[in-house]
Amino acid sequence: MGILNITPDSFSDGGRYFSGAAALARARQLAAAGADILDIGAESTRPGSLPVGAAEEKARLLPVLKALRQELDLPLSVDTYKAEVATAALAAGADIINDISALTFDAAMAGVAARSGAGLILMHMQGTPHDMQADPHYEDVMAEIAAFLAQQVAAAAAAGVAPDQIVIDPGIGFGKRLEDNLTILRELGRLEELGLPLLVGPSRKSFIGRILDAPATERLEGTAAAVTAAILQGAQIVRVHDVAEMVRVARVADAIRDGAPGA
Ligand code: HH2
Repeated sequence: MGILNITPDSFSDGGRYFSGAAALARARQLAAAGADILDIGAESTRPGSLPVGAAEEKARLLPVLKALRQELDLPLSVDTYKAEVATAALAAGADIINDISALTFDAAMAGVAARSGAGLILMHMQGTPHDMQADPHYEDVMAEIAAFLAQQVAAAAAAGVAPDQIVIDPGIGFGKRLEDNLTILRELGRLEELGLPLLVGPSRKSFIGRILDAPATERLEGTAAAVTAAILQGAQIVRVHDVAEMVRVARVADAIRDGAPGA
């Protein structure tokens, strides 16, 4: 899953693809590099960020989404927790709702997912993007993530979302300490008990920067290590900025996990 941030303030590429033309060019680049899905976001959820209104989010998102729908055959995911934005994005041709709040920020979101039949990514977060890194705390991070995701999967099902629409995500960096992010990558396989596809998003995140003492522009190898660990622990989808490189990393990690292609 390649990341397209149409934002002025995302943590690693804020402002680079904020104009429509730059966003389209970036999307074409991600598709050509081998992305299987594009995840398009128009509101940064980096630690400390503040929400943007639905009108502004739609104004950033919809022109790019409509243009991409015309020219790309890939599944398009929209990174939003707002039902109003998701509804408009689905009407414009999006296939997947990536809800970092796992249906908890907008009571109307579950119904939107159920009625549309679209894919639905449910991600764990402790707190909100504005306050999540203030003082995150867990007794047993994997057990708490699993319990929360199970509860939100049940909420989705109660609203009429079919199980085969749902993907779950432990939410690397969303209300997590360094050791929590590392535990998630080490023990991700514990989430397989939920019986749903797993998505993980470690790309360029600050836990890598903490380990390597490196800025977001120098986290490619650290991202590769995290992607490999996630795949070996059962991740089916990895959400990344550096698609060309991570496609190669994922192919080798897949072969280690599942055997050589064609063998
Ligand atoms: N991470 C980010 C945003 N959306 N969605 C899912 N499902 N999983 C993630 O780990 C995830 C996500 C944050 O990364 P990015 O989009 O690069 O930055 P920003 O929020 O600053 O736009």
